[in-house]
Amino acid sequence: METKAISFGRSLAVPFVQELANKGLTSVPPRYVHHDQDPPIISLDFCSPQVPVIDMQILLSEDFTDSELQKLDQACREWGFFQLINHEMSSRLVGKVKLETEEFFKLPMEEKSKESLEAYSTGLINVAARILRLIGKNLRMDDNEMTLLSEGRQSMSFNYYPPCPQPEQVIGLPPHSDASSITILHEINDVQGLQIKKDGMWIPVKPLPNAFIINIGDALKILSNGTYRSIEHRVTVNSLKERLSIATFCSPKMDGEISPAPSLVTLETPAIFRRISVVDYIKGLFSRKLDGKSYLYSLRIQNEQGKSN
Ligand SMILES: O=C(O)CCC(=O)C(=O)O
Repeated sequence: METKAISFGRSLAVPFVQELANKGLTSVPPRYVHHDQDPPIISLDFCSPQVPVIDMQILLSEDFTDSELQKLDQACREWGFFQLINHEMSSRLVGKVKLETEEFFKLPMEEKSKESLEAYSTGLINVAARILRLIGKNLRMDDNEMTLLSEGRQSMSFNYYPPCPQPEQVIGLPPHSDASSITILHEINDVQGLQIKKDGMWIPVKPLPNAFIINIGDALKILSNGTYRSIEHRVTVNSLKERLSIATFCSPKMDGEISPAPSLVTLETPAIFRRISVVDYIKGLFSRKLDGKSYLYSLRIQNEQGKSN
């Protein structure tokens, strides 16, 4: 456990968006209007390709492990996203967190206090550690090369996207990839909004009941030397309904250095990212605007040829 406090700067103070939404505004304050949004090229709903689904029970069973492991590998290489079902987190616990999160956002600002999320957080640490170990196996990495990520830190973001009178003018969360190793997303109230960028199109993600949506973050993309994708995603808002989600970011240990895993760097596959301490990696992230994949690109080795995303 790390005890040393490191300052990464401070966030900009802005009005609490839920309070703003409660005022019943008919137009959006100018600071939230996004003129530079990617055109909404969205693949048609009925025929859009869907994020792969991975079954944790099958992954852990002896008989079918190899085919499901292959599915996981392909999902990480081609999509950088998958939905995890049968994840062995008790549905009672997940349902309780869902209810508590909804209740939390109903409380007036001054009464908001945190419910205990200990069991939920521990459950997710276990899910993440298992997935990361299996990913290390798929990449044929040396065992100790994954510990920077599998024994790393966890942080959670409770996201509230209010209904918006001009949804086409704003963005819930602009396009970005996560700096994490993996992110586990829990959609709380079945209001769609998450879209991921695949082959130039924004594809809406339709969460399955009781599934977690997992995505590869930049730290794992770096460790895998670009083999796995950290895909850009964004969140749109809805004119009628609020949307709630919990994003759990699993991130590298603070006292390490992040670089492509030495076992994956060969003459044929030279390192495409430079080595950086985790502290500097995070400082660099917080000193920038959330802007697509620009931060990851800044960590690339200049003469890298070819790989994208
Ligand atoms: O709310 C969501 O569905 C996505 C959240 C997200 O991408 C993030 O918190 O980085």
